[in-house]
Amino acid sequence: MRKAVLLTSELMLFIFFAGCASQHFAAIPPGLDRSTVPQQTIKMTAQDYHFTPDEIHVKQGTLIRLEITSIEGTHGFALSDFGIDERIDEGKTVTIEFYAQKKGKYDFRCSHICGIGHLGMTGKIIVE
Ligand SMILES: [Cu+2]
Repeated sequence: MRKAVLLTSELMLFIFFAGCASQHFAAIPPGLDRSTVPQQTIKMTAQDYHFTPDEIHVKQGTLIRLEITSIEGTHGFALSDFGIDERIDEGKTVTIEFYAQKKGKYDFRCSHICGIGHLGMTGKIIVE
């Protein structure tokens, strides 16, 4: 009985720390005043099987607008830390906005199974 209690508390600790490993932000924090924050538009393309560019450096405190065009195939764009996941049909452009609130590296990846190279279709946004 006592052992079971111990195991449970260890499990709770594990869940707690595992939860800390990834961060979650609102893509646009409620109350953000768009008229006062610097903004930046970045164009990106998606194709089989990569994003161009696949590494983006932005300044903390900037409202980023990503315009992503799929020039080959249908892909997805997931930036999980910001709760973003959009499908990009071939030939279409989607616009994604997020506020670069905190310094760090944020991984993005294709979220639409697009073919043999799908799992390698990743990139990162570096907020500095
Ligand atoms: Cu894919």
